[in-house]
Amino acid sequence: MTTTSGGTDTHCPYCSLQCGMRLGAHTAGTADIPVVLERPEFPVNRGALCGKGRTAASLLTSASRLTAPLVRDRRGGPLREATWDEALDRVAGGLADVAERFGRDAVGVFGGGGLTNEKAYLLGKFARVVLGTANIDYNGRFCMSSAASANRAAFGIDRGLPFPLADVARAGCVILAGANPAETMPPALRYFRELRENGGRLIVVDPRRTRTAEQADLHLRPVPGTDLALALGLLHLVIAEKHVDEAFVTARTSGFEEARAVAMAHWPERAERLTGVPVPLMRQAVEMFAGAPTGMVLTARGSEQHSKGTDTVGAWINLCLATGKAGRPGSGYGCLTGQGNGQGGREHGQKADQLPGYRSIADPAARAHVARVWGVDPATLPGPGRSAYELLDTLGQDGGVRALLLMGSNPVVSAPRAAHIARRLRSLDLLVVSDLVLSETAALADVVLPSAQWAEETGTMTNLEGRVILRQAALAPPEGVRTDLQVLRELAARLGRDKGFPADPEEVFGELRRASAGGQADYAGISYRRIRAEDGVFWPCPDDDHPGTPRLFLDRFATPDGRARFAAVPHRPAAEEPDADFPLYLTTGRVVGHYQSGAQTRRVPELAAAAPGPFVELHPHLAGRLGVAEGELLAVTSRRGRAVAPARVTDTIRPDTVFMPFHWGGAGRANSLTNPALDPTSGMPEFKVCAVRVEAVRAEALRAEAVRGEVEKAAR
Ligand SMILES: Nc1nc2c(c(=O)[nH]1)N[C@H]1C(S)=C(S)[C@@H](COP(=O)(O)OP(=O)(O)OC[C@H]3O[C@@H](n4cnc5c(=O)[nH]c(N)nc54)[C@H](O)[C@@H]3O)O[C@H]1N2
Ligand SMILES: Nc1nc2c(c(=O)[nH]1)N[C@H]1C(S)=C(S)[C@@H](COP(=O)(O)OP(=O)(O)OC[C@H]3O[C@@H](n4cnc5c(=O)[nH]c(N)nc54)[C@H](O)[C@@H]3O)O[C@H]1N2
Ligand code: SF4
Ligand SMILES: [Mo]
Repeated sequence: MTTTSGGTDTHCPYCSLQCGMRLGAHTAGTADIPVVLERPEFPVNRGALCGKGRTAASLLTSASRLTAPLVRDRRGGPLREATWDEALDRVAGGLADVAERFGRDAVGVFGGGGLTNEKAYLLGKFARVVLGTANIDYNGRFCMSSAASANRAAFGIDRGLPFPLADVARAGCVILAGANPAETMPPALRYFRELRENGGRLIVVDPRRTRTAEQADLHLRPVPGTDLALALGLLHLVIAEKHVDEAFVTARTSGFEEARAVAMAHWPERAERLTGVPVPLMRQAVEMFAGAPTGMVLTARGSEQHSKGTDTVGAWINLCLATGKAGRPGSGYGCLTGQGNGQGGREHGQKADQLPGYRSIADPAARAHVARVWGVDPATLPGPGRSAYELLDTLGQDGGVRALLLMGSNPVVSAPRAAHIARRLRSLDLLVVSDLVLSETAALADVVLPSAQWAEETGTMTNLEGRVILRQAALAPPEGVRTDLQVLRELAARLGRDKGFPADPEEVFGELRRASAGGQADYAGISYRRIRAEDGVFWPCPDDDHPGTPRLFLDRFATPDGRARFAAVPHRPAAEEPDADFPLYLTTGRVVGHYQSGAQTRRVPELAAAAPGPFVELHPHLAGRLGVAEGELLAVTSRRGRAVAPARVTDTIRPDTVFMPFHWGGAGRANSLTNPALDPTSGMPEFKVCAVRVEAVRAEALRAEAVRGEVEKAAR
């Protein structure tokens, strides 16, 4: 029979909730099979896990994981197994060659928000010190970057939640805009339930009646891409109905007059016309929110992944500031960060414009500090590079990156206008991918480096609350697999840097502490020992005796004058609106059983069985018009491309909108359709709205025939 042994305290490999879990082992015969166990003491999830977390051990022993490096001898040829020495020599030689022929900035690095702090830090250092390139960015640009820039503008600092998640339960009213935690962070729902049990109200803003929206006291269903118009309409009503907290606005904010002027010119009736949300519902929302003693606005990707995401978040923050709901217990604006280390991954230097500790790479004092820690001359540090989509879009082009080291992302599935990005990746002189599995992107690489998994290496992650936690190694990686830190050390050595790239995570963390010291995201006082003893430590934590900072802004905001800044932002339309050729809105997002590009979760049999493939969600009215029934194939076409997937008919979606999850590559890839229009401040692409045409596949074939007929007729 099987027995289960004690286990190691660790955290889930997936989302930013970083649920605490214990990894034990079942002994079945002579084999030890890793198994996920509950860890009820960890405060954030208190033992609860979603299906992804519960099945997370499966990939550790999966036959589909990589256990040897792969190389391709010629373009178009097959990948074959290689020794580590051969693979690493090929990578180091190739990177050096491109740098020599095309300049250092022709070598690029693309990281991920799932990497530990130690990896993100060392990857940034590797790019700046070993490669000397400005061109490093990461997939977090596609995630919470708009909230990050709005947070910095308003509050002077970017920490997703300025309070522990449990504070949600103590708020009087919470507006959840563009977030679907019922699918994306199920254990977090507990706090929203407790909020309502305590008499607080929940308002959900989402074009779809999601499982989250079903639990709300009020559901507002804007047209995709119109949250900014909605937030302006709500601020107009707050002002018109005298809900402004004048004392708070005077004492703790700046810029109210300009924001007021914009909102007063934006009548609720105009907001209704743009958003489709009736004025009486807006009024109800304002009464609930402004009338509550405390309140929060929490946004996620639905509000943020737009070419105006920064302004939209700014408009939501305005609502908090005008009603005095910020900088006090139970109140504030927060962004629900997404990836496992979505918070820490954006603090320690894998961003194009950034150095560790959330420092700006353009700031001479920041450069001097970090250069000292790194033992280099500040003048040798490159300046800011291209943001993620711009970096990917110029791959293989004149003046663009020609050799790319990619670690922790699968852009062939997850980048906007993905077919174009796949073509760009193919045009590189050298593509190197470090991954656990042969993802769609790894499959295009010249060299694939098999990387260790979460439970096989130790490292810190910073969850959506700003709580730095420790993932402890529970077992050794299989033969043939190395950690990303080992890979960076080996590559650095081959490129002439024997020192400064330790493979021991705790040693890297020690250096990260020093590099971050004095920065905004100050980790100087955080140690592995403290994290173990304290269930995580909240940054900033500047020294060993500092308790950490669960709640920010209680006395002052982190701006130079201590005041939070209103944003004076008028509405503007989405980059692409429906028209006669593409008459519907497409929005995209997630389902509970899969994670991101699906590279990991599609290889977990239980998850693949529960959610086997992509689909197109559409309203019964639209289905009727198109003459399609549940399960029939639909072709969705945008100006970028086409995707085919079965229909899922549901009245939870607006009749003018279709929804696709983005977890699959191939014919049903949602990102064949999406629009890479970028937010000018954050570089965020417009994943959440573009214009499409939808047809039953049979109808589409007939139409194509007719078009061919027309063309032939015209040619005759
Ligand atoms: N199961 C699962 N969980 C995950 C992930 C995953 O891939 N799978 N990924 C993690 C990561 S990295 C992230 S970033 C988070 C994302 O977490 P969420 O932001 O909660 O997830 P999404 O499904 O992308 O988007 C949320 C909602 O936005 C709505 N929406 C679309 N357009 C608009 C709009 O214009 N306005 C408004 N207000 N809403 C709109 C969609 O209908 C959707 O229900 O999830 C994390 N957790
Ligand atoms: N249409 C549409 N597209 C979207 C979104 C959307 O809402 N709609 N959301 C966007 C968002 S918010 C995000 S965060 C991105 C995410 O999209 P991706 O960046 O593609 O994220 P993942 O699928 O998590 O990719 C991580 C890859 O790294 C591997 N990996 C995991 N851990 C490690 C590690 O420690 N080391 C190494 N070397 N590899 C590792 C995994 O196997 C996987 O192949 O997608 C974006 N794309
Ligand atoms: S909610 Fe996120 S962290 Fe928690 S078990 Fe699920 S995927 Fe893992
Ligand atoms: Mo994300």
